[in-house]
This record gives sequence, structure tokens and C-alpha cells, in this order.
Amino acid sequence: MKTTLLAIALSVASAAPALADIIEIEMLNKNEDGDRMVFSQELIRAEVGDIIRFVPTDKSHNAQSVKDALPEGQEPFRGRVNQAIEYEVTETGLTAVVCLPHQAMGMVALVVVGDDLSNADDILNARVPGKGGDKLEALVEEAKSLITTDESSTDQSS
Ligand SMILES: [Cu+2]
Repeated sequence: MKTTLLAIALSVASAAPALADIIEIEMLNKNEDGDRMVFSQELIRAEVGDIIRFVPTDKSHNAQSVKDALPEGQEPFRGRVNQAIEYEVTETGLTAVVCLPHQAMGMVALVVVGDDLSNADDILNARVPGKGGDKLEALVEEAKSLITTDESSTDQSS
């Protein structure tokens, strides 16, 4: 009897969609590599339904989306300095995230959802100053190379 119930429970679990993840990103004055004013992850891969949470591990940071640099339909967000903020991923595509006080120093991140790069130009056209803009450009390139590699391993047409 016990085994039957377990078997039913397992089959129900495997039929359900994958559980959403909570992805935690720290806001840091310095990471392990010695880089200053950074998010603990800069290229963040996620799926629709995941929660992305930015945590104020160090002081004087915030996390917010950038105008016109997120997928259509995805709600913009803006965390206050020294406060955690989380948001639910509802759309595939790319989202630029910056720390407002430190974006020009390169405190930015790129969220990549569902291998969808269709709004890459919006990220490249976003007005993020200084090193932040340069880093976002590099992150878009990195996302492109990662996703192209993923696809080429299953692509049979070429
Ligand atoms: Cu910051």
C-alpha cells in the first residue's frame, strides 16, 4: 500500500512543471576576485516563473531594471538602497539590471530568460553610463555565445 501511494506521488510530481527557482544575487562592495561594486552574478540565467532576489549583503547598493531594456510585458522594478528586492520572471528575453549609485563603475547584470535574445538591441541601446554600458555590451556578447553553443549541440541542419 505504501509503495503504491509513493508511486502515485512520484508520477504526479514528474508530470507537474519544474518547480520555480529562487535565484539570489548579492550586492557586494567586493567579490572574491577583488572586483569592486558588483553583483555576485553578472550573467543570470533564469526561466519564466523563477524569482530573482537581490540581497543587500553590503551597504549603499540597490537593484533596478533599466527603462526599455527588459522584455515586453515584464514589469519594471526598482529597489531602494540597502533593501532587498525580488521580482518574478514572467517573460522570456533579456533584462538589464543596474545599481543606480554604481552603474557607471560597472555594477550591472544581465538576466537571460529562456535562451531568448530577441531584445538584445534594446539592451545595447539602453543609456547605461560608463563601465556599466561597456559591461552590458560584453554580457550580451557572452549570452549570445553561450546560447549559440547550446543550440549548435542540438542543431542538425548545419
Ligand atoms: Cu552599488
